[in-house]
Amino acid sequence: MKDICFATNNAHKLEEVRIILGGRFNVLSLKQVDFAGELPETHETIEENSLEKAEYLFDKLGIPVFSEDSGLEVDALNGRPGVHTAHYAGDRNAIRNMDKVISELSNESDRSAQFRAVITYMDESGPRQFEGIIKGAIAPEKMGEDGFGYDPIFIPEGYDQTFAELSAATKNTMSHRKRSVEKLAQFLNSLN
Ligand code: ITT
Repeated sequence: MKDICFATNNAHKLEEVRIILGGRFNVLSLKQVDFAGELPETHETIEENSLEKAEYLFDKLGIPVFSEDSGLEVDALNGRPGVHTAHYAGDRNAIRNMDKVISELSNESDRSAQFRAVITYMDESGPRQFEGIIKGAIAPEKMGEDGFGYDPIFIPEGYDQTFAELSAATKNTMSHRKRSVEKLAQFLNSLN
């Protein structure tokens, strides 16, 4: 099975991606490759930050790697929090981040939003990017306990429950991560 390192310090992303790939590839964590540092994210777009993380780690390790940068894009907020999703309220506190979005939408009738993920795969042939989007709406308040990040306030299109109320298995059939990871898997298969 092909070894590939996932450049992420987010344990939830790692878990979801391993489940989605279901043993099709051997996804190595940063810990498994003895990388303990921070990954740089210095840009103002999801695409650039995704590329930066993959290039940085490939440069350090010299083995095939992929990164994933993702964010919540709310229409009425002109795409915010976007690239600032992880620390929208100033730090990485999910409750404060969600409360900020809810409060900014308090007078808005348009609650449409999307999660977007951009994976960058990098090996000696250079970078390749794969995007995944799930459209939906921001809930009136936090609902549900499962998942991570903004899951308690995101209702995917076609459902009336948030990602935190739906099962992980259901989320993994449709999420932005699922859609980008499937494109990556298809590409990796085409290399063999
Ligand atoms: P790495 O850069 O180490 O991968 P990170 O958490 O910093 O981890 P990002 O910079 O890509 O990752 O930030 C993405 C943020 O978007 C993440 O921290 C969550 O707050 C949110 N997010 C992404 N996918 C999500 C999902 O499936 N459910 C809920 N929130 C999500």
